[in-house]
Amino acid sequence: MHDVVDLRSDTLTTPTPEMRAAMAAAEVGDDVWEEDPTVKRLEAMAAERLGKEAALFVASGTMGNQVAVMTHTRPGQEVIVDADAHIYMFEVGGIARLSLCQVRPLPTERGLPSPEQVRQAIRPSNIHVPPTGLLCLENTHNRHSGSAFTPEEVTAAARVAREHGVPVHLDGARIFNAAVALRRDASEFCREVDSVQFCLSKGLAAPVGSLVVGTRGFIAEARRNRKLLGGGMRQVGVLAAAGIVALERMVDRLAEDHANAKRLAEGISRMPGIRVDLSRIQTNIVIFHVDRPGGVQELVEGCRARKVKLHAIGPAAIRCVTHKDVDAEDIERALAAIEEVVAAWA
Ligand code: TLP
Repeated sequence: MHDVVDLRSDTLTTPTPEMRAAMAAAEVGDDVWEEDPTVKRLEAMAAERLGKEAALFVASGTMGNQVAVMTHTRPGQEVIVDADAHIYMFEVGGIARLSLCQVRPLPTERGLPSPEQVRQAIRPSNIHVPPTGLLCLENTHNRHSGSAFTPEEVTAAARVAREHGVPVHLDGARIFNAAVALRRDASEFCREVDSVQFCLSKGLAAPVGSLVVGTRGFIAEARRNRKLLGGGMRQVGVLAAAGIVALERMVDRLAEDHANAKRLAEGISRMPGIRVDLSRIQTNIVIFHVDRPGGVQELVEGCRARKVKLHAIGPAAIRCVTHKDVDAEDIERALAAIEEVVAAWA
């Protein structure tokens, strides 16, 4: 049990004592010179876990995604995305600004474009249209309540793009949540995609960092683009050391976060004025809808006064994310706080 129950994001997790010890003891070198042994170990481990040739340690999920887009595309191309994708909605317009590409957003039911949608979105060879340069997928999907897609679903969408010569990037910020929830190996989700970005500093609880994985050639070019963005870091093994602990120790425990999210969603679903689709809660994200005008603000403020922090993601929706700094008792406290606020609506 914690003093404050912070459900705003799994980015709020703090490093474990084991991570801090590993950081203090990390062997380091200048990583721009590719001489940091701890970074090299983390990169090798990440590539191996996802079944790819090579990996690159970057400062954030946003940097990883945008470096990947820059590396895959040329200016003037079009990038196909789901309409609620993080890479399109919440990365400061990076695709337009950094890669000089336009975005083709596809509305989807659960966050993953169907093979047919991908087929129809790929541009024909025609002087009037931008060539399709990349397909981006997201697994798990943040704005679709953490929905997790099976390797087969990812493969089906990705294959269509690749058959047309279009590379595929997977925003796997929470790919290990998908792997744990669906009981599949993380590498299975990556077989038919060209690059993947995953985060160490969400549910895996490292303080900083993400990895981009792909072929050796792709990662060499991504390294150049990371430098361009000012992301060449020096004795960064102190951060990579925490990432190694994250990959070795923090993956299996994600199942606890998923159980807590389910318990939270079930509790909320019984409350009047709130709608949550339980069938969508597969991992650690619970998005619920509030019918009452002003209800979102009342809930966020009312819960905050009761030391429970929720995140409003629109005028009628709230997102809660479970993580290692929220335990089962905290979930009961959060439910009690929400219930007290909702009771006043009767
Ligand atoms: N998501 C954050 C915020 O940016 C909204 C959160 O609290 O969930 N891809 C996905 C699917 C993400 O959810 C995020 C972060 C990123 C990429 C970007 O990672 P960072 O924050 O490390 O740049």
